[in-house]
Amino acid sequence: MMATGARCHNSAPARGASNLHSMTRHLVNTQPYNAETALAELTAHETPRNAHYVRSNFATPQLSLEEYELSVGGAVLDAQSFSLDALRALPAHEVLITMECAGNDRLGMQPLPDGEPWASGAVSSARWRGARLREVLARVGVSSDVIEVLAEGADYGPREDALHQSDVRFARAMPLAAANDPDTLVAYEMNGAPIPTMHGAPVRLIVPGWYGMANVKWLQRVSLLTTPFTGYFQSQRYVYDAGGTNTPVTRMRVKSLITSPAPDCVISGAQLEVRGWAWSGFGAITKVEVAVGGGERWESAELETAASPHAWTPWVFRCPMPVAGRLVLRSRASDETGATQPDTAEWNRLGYGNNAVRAVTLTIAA
Ligand SMILES: Nc1nc2c(c(=O)[nH]1)N[C@H]1C(S)=C(S)[C@@H](COP(=O)(O)O)O[C@H]1N2
Ligand SMILES: [Mo]
Repeated sequence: MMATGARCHNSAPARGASNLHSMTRHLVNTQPYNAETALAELTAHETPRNAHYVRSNFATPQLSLEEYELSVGGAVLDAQSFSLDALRALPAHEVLITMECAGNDRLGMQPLPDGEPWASGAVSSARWRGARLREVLARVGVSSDVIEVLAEGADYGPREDALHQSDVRFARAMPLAAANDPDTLVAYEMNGAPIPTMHGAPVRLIVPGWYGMANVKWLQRVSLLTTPFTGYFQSQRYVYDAGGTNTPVTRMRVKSLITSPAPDCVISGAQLEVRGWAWSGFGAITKVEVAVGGGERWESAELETAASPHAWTPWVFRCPMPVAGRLVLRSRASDETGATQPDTAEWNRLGYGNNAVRAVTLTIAA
């Protein structure tokens, strides 16, 4: 049995009543609003709506439900606009996905890159419902020379380092194959209710397996392209910039997270039980190993069942309680492509894709 007393709760109490400061999320930035999920909220397959992390590059746009229109055009046979009702009239599909911000765990990179200082909570899971993007594309008729699908949000703002203009809009493109994936959605519901404003109301894109930036919020326009998109958020942000080579950030690298015991807590009992999640945008999780202490003594954890092929896999590791004192725990996941979490982060200028093994320190009571 593991003691989970007050000392084991690591979510800080709220200061004041503002909903920007809550127990469910930890504030990272107020303008624009960015917040990460408190570890204590990462215990369920589906993260509660009020706890899912929030990452926005600009001020949150307020779109009217009545006037909402998604325009779909570019290299198509018949450009069209879809109202919310028109999207709801298409066959509905639901997917539970784990979404991680590419900047999650930027704080673990040295030297610290510029960018939002995310610790480990810019990852959450939610159930999204909407129309398949490919149904929408079938309605407009995709030209045979289309290679990419561009999604634009309603949000924009100034960017000093933008190459062509000072105001840029949040816009991302994906290969046509990703847009045609049967689980890529034009979503209008999150966890069974309309999407909250901060998560992209009324309509956002859901691209399972990809880092967060592909899941364009406040979706206003979809354009079919016959040449690669090179906009600001495609070629100057969300790229692995390591020594002159810019590789686009795409799918989520294999990663794991220890949710219990919480870091810095004091535990006791006869058995140590470690729990967490593992996910990868490249395929199923095949293995999670845990190391108790330093060195290379990795032992296999037991994999439990993920709630969906696109959602994180729960795992548990049990062993006799080590002797009193400081305890260091690490977890390391592998996926079906054979990829395994590295020991050290692959540094890049903008601090993306840190999936390195992380050490959690706690104390076993004397
Ligand atoms: N329009 C728009 N969509 C966006 C963003 C944004 O700034 N504007 N941020 C992206 C990033 S970087 C992430 S990680 C996810 C976060 O989604 P969430 O706030 O619902 O967690 O939204 C993505 N979609
Ligand atoms: Mo992100």
